Amino acid sequence: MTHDHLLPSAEPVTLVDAHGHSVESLRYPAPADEALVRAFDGLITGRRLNDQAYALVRQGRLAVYPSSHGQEACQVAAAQVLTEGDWLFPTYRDTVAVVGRGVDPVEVLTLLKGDWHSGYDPYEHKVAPATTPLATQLLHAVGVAHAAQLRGEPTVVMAMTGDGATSEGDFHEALNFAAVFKTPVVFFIQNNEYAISVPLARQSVAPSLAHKGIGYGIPGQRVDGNDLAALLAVLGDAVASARAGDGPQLVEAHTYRMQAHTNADDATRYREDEEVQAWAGRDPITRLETHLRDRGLLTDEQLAEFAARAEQLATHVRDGLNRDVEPDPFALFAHVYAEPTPQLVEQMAVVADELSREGAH
Ligand SMILES: Cc1ncc(C[n+]2csc(CCOP(=O)(O)OP(=O)(O)O)c2C)c(N)n1
Repeated sequence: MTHDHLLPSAEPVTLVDAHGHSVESLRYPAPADEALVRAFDGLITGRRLNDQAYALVRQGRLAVYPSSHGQEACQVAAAQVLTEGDWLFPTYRDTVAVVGRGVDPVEVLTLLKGDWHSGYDPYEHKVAPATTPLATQLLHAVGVAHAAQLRGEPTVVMAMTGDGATSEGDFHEALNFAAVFKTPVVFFIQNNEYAISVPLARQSVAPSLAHKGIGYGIPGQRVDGNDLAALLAVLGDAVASARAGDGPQLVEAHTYRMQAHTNADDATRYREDEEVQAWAGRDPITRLETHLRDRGLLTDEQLAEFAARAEQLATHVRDGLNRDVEPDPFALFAHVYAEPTPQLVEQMAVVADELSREGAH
C-alpha cells in the first residue's frame, strides 16, 4: 500500500499569484466569487484591526499585541471555512480569526490588556480562549473534537498553530491522538518563518511542516498563505474531509510575519530589511484587490464601503479600550481549579497581605 495520498504538493497551492493572476489547479476549484469578495472585506477589516491594536500598544492602552499584519489571509480563511457549529482554537496571534468568528474585538483584546482571563465567552461563538503556552490548545482541540464525535455531532475543529510550536511535544501528541481516534480536526500551521528570533531552518529540517503529518498517518497540504483564494479552497477542502469522517487533516500556510513578534521584540536584530521588503511585495490585500478588480468583482464604491466599516470597527475598539477598568486581584485565582489548591490559598493570602499593607483593601 502506498501512502502518496498523505503527501503535500511539491509547491504550496496557489490559485491567485502575487500579480493577481489566476493559476489553474487540477485539485482545487476556485472559490465562488461571492466567497472571495466576502473574504476581501474580512482582509480589509483584519488589517485595520491589526494596525489599530498596534497603535493602542504604543499608547499604553494594550500591554502587548502579537500582530498578524501580513498574515491576515490565513486568519480570514480559517474563520470563513467553518460553520456555526464548528470550533476554533486560536493562539495569541489569531485575534483577526477570532473576530472573524463574530467575537467582539474589544472582548478579545481584554486578555492582551491584562484585564481579565479570556475576555470572551468561549461557548458563545465556539472559540476557545487564545493560548500563550505554545501548542497546548492543540490537545484541547483534539479533546473537543473527540467529544463531539462521541456525541455524534457534525463538528469540525480548526486548531491553529505557529511554525515554532510544531517543535513542542504537545503538537506531536495531538497529531497522534487525533489520527488514532480519527477525530475531525484541521491542524492549521501558519508558517511565518520565525519563532520570535529563531528562523525555521534552525527549528526543523523536515521537507516542509506539512510533511510532519505523514508519520502519524495524517494527510498534509501546503498552501500559499498570502493567497486568500487558495486558503479558502485548501482549508475548505480539509474541513470537508474532516467532516466526512476522513480523520484529521494538516495544512501548512507559507506566509510571513511583517512586524515584530510583539512590541517587546526588535526584529531588525535577526532579519534583513531586504527579506521583509520582498514579502511586502506579496501582500495578500494588493494581490486579491488586483484580482477582483480585473474580474470586475470590486468597485471603488465597494472598497470605500469596506474601508468605512473597518474604520467603524477601529473606533469601537478605541472607545472600548479607552475605559480604565479596575480588575479584582483575586479574580486571578478564580478559574484555575474547581477547588482552590493549598498553593493557591497561600498565594491568595500573600496578595491579601500585600494589598492590606498598601492600604488598598
Ligand atoms: C510552551 C511554551 N514555550 C515557550 C514559550 C515562549 N514563546 C512565546 S512565543 C514563542 C515563539 C512561537 O513561534 P511560532 O510558533 O512560530 O508562532 P508565531 O509567534 O510566529 O505566531 C515562544 C518560544 C511559550 N509561550 N510557551
